[in-house]
Amino acid sequence: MHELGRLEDLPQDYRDELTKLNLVPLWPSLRAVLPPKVPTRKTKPTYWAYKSLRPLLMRAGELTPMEKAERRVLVMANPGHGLEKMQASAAIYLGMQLLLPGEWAPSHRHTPNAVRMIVEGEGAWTTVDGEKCPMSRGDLILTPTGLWHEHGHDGDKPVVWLDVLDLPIVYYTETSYVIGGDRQKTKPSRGDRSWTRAGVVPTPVFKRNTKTNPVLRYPWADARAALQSMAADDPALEAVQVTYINPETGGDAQNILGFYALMLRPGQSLRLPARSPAQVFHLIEGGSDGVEVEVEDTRFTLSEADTCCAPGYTAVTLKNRSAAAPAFVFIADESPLHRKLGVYEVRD
Ligand code: GTQ
Repeated sequence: MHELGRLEDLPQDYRDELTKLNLVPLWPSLRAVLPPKVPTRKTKPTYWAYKSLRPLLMRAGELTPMEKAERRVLVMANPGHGLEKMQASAAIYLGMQLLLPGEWAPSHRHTPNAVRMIVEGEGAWTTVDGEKCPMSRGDLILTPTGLWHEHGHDGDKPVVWLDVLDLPIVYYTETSYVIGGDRQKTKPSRGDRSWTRAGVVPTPVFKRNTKTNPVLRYPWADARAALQSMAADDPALEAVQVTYINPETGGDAQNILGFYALMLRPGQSLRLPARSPAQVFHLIEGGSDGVEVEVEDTRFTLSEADTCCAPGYTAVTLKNRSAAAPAFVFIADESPLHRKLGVYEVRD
């Protein structure tokens, strides 16, 4: 490719005239916006250790009451984007949220989609669109765009969960906003009770609802059991992985981000090919030695409750360092967004 003309090559009076008229010459910036073959990615492989983060989150519990926080969250920000941007990747926001016994995070609804992956504690619940969803370690709870949600806690120890939102991309498209509301009335029904027996799903006689996901909570016990059955039934199966889907349509659980649970057999090493979406890895359960994540020249060892991210167009190798126990990894990525945009790619 040719080297292109620089801004400095242009006379100052010409540049000034362009600026005055809100005009910009393309050629000095063409290679920056259309780099050859591999996109420029600000997303750096980044790792957040739960052991380091947890005491700071507990201190936030002492320093900032709920009335002053609304959501008591430490955002896990990627330094490649600048911490103030509060993004893990181009489309993914990550935060660790703390709720103390008796606390309540008031009801609101917003345009970004959120999910919660429960990390620690029992007795908390999230009410989403009137469905009171209990929170236990490893459960995935959805709060899709526009639905009312509030968090409460009837237990006696702190509860912590990982928030995964598509806030950065929704903010970038200038469509991010919130509406505050009153405490929700809860319904007696719950999608996760009637929809989680694969193969047998509720069938409305008159009308299929293919717009919104009828499942707002995916219990970890079910996902874990599915993974263990898959591993036992097919010892040759390399990637023992499930995708969190909308059981009505078979499509992605949410519009923008994709969610998966992966089981690594004892000692297993698994190479995930380079694909366009950025990814997040969170260790739900692992042996005492953890899971090693290799992203190009960077290597992290995830202990339980640790989280890391990897940029797109990059192969990632995961290794279960325990020879005795399986490891279970929660993965979030940008696949649904990339597929909708038509830019989804697998490179190798
Ligand atoms: O729990 O509703 O981490 O609205 C960021 C924004 C959590 C929430 C976040 C939110 C929430």
